[in-house]
Amino acid sequence: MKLTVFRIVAVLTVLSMLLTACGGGATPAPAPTQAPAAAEPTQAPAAPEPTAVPAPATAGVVEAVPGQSVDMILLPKFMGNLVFDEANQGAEEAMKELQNPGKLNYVGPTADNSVAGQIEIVTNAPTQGAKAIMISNNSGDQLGPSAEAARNAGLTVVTWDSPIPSAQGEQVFVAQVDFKETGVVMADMALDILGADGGQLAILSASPDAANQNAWIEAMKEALKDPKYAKLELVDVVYGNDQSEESYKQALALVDKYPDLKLIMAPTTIGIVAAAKAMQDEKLCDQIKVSGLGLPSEMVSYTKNGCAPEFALWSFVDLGYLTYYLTYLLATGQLEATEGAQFKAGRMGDYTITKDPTREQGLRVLMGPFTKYNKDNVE
Ligand code: RAM
Repeated sequence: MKLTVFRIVAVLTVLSMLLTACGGGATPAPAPTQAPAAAEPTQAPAAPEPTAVPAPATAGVVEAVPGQSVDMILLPKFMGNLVFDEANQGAEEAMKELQNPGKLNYVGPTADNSVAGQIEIVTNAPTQGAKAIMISNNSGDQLGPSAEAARNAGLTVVTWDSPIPSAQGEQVFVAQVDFKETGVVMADMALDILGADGGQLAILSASPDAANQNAWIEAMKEALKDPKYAKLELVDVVYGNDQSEESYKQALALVDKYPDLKLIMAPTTIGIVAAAKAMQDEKLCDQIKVSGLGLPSEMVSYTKNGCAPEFALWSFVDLGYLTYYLTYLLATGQLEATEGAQFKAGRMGDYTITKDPTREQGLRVLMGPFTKYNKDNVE
């Protein structure tokens, strides 16, 4: 009896298997959309555990997705200065590469209305429809409130060439070179030119509100404390407001005031040309040399005739290019302005946003390097 029941069960089982194989079973076969081998989320390889080991340097480098449309403003200290035109050229190159169909508005005040003019442009930027503004600040901390208002209105605010000292309203500063290093470079050029005997030197700066020049002057004073510069005597700091005529007059006033003056150090491309021209016009180049930060194309004759034997600078084209890349990435939401964020700036390669070690507050992207020029490489 047991055997018979077993046989019946076995026959029924075989029949049921056959029916299932032929598709006629009561239980439908799994629909093809239920992908058979699809890994369940829980079966996915486990995500790496958070660990204290920092990710490889290249892991988080953000590469720009081109073609996003953002209107941007490039605001120089003032219009009519060749170096700012070069920065605009670099920004245009980056814009083309990034295929931004939006606008790039290169706009600035006149040199004699720089402070009020910059504040006005930043204040009006949100109502002009701009999504980002790139500022070379000539208005010290006075620009902070309008930069902050622009941020609050949703604009991306990046500074380049000259930061907002307090960093109010500024997301990142694109530094052409390290500001402390600028002080050392200027001290070294002074030592090179004046030699072991040293002598008196004076600084002819841009405007008293120029954050970059002010920082460089402080850095140079700091550098001069090193005993190796003991024979260099800094006697004065004067301001030509980055205007040629005013700078020329200030250079001549220094000559009158300091009969033993041996060097004028001008950390401005406008000031250095004006001072060199003043010394040349007064036939004083044997007695008083000029150095500082200058544009080779504007300095070539003064370097060749010995009035300005040595000076330094960086590429303003690259500075504009790098600034545009960073600002595009921030304004399109592809990158955040946070310490440690990394991005690729086209032909210039990878950069990291860090704390600005030369200010109490603020973030920085450091470009570099310096190039020193003399009669051998000025052309
Ligand atoms: C002038 C401007 C600019 C500065 C250069 C060195 O053209 O003041 O801000 O970076 O000099």
